[in-house]
Amino acid sequence: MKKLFLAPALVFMILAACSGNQKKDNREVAESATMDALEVSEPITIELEGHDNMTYSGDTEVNVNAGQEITLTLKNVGELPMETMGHNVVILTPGTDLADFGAAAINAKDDDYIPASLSSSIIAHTKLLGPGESDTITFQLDTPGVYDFICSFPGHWATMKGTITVK
Ligand SMILES: [Cu+2]
Repeated sequence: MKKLFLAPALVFMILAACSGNQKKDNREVAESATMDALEVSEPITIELEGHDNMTYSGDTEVNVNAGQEITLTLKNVGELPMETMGHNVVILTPGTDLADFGAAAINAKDDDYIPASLSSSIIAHTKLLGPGESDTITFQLDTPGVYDFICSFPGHWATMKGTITVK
């Protein structure tokens, strides 16, 4: 988490240093190149809450740029125990069959419902969370497309899902 905030601050400091530079010839070019890099790397934040009624609220339909750094936080705001109403977020590769994935996840209880057999379909995932817990993950998606995310707790994929669309 800390790195995300340090990087823009560092770029800003470099820009500030450049603006004081007397050598004007290359300055504008250097500044615009830096600004482009800053735009692409500026992180986007996705905030989700998991509920006892097997739903997410928050940023369930998100648009990002390819390569943009994504910070996703899930908070389980329910009260039911993790054993019966745990929640996570699993970001899947485009085209993953959600029903197939959900079915495989049921058999992965010992791995918090993250099925190793389908690891090639998983881009990133949070921890499985009990009531009041939260987890934050950082990742990026370099290829345009529509990425589904689901809660892989048994049966939850049908109602706990969303998309990240990468342009
Ligand atoms: Cu869930």
